[in-house]
Amino acid sequence: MEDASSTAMPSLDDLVQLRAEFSRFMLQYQFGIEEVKTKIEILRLEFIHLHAHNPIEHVAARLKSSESLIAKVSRKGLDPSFEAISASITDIAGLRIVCSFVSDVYRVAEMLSRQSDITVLETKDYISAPKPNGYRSLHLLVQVPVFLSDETLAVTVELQLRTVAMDFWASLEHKIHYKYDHHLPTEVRKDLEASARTAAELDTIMEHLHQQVHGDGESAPPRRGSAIPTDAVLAQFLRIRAARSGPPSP
Ligand code: 0O2
Repeated sequence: MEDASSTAMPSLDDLVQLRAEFSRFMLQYQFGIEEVKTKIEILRLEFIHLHAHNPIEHVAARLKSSESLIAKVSRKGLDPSFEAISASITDIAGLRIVCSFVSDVYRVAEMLSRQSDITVLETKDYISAPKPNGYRSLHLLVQVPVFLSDETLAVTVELQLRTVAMDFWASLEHKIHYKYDHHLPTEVRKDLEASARTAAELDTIMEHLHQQVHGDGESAPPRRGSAIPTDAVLAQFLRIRAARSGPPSP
């Protein structure tokens, strides 16, 4: 005989409560994304205004859909509790940070890792050790605090840091995988491996050129119209100050 508990329909109240719990669970990851996005945006603005070179090209964030989360829970045979899901599925919140050069990837990773409220749980360096198919990126699993009205949560966020060339390769490879339903013909697989090597060579050449142009020069003169004062603005400011303080007393 079938176990009645496994087939019993949940009550409307149960469903309402489950939806609220599920939504709250997903929202914490959205907040985690927002926290890390703000951190990256602050770094990006600091570099734009105060340094000669901005290492961050662009950032993309994605919250796993509830459909693909549940599909992963089922695929992995996980205990369907929110505690078990949050302990086992670490890519619910994801951020991709695309940098200009390989050195920028490590630099941005280092700048984020040393922030006092970020805990790095795991690092996977597929740049120093690319995957057999040629995939390169630096993956960091981090935890950030999210301050809610009544509690503080430590939310796990997956960061993928890569160069423009790595990103170009990975997004094409991703599309090709789906086109062939993950069964790549040998020729296509070989072409992808070769193009990954070409992308890595391009990164090396671009890094070298960048070094030649910039050297280690870090600070840049502020641009006109920028929030950072130019020499002319400073001179005007000093004149105003001098006028206000009046002639020196005898
Ligand atoms: P999607 O659609 O981008 O989210 P896990 O996520 O823990 O089950 P794994 O392999 O231990 O799997 O994690 P890993 O190596 O950190 O890779 C996770 C993510 O990195 C992938 O998420 C991809 O986004 C990216 N990635 C890893 N390997 C490859 C690769 O060979 N090619 C491409 N294009 N991307 C890769 P998902 O969930 O697989 O995909």
